[in-house]
Amino acid sequence: MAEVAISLGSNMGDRAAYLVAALQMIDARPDCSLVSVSSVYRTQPWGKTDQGEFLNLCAIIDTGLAPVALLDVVKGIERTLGRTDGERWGPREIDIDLLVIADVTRESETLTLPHPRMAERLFVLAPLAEIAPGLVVAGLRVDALAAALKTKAGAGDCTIDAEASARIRSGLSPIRGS
Ligand code: PH2
Ligand code: MG
Ligand code: MG
Repeated sequence: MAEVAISLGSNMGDRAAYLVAALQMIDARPDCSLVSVSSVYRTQPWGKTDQGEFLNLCAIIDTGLAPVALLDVVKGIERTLGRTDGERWGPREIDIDLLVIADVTRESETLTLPHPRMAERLFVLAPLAEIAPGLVVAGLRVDALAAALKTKAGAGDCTIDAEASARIRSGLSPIRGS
């Protein structure tokens, strides 16, 4: 079994409902279990800025699936939840990205690990720092990377949404989340 860090985001429709449904579908699989789930953050769009605010969170899962098999699983969940294919970095109902799979490093068109842009994204690092502060990415701890990015970000760029966080927690088994 390998510990896997994932990032989830949504900026269309009932965003918290998409996030909780995706987490439930992952946890319902016999080959994946949720280990921890971060708070939900309201985040300003990164990369393509003329779109609605996102809700983002990170989770740690435990799985015996190989990296590309896990990628197929999360892409399948995105499709099941009705994700429509839009432009790169554009609006989406649900996005599930693999960030880090144990100590796997790989680079291909299908899947690069660790996620090649995670260290530039506060919407990834802030939630990840909550649940995996000591995880090392690109030679630096996630909490240090998050703190460095926070000093560059605007005050409202990435803030905890207490109500959405409670909604996520109530949609998951009580031993999960924090
Ligand atoms: N996802 C993107 C592009 N930009 N911005 C925020 N705040 N949150 C996201 O999840 C996000 C984004 C492409 O996956
Ligand atoms: Mg993404
Ligand atoms: Mg994606």
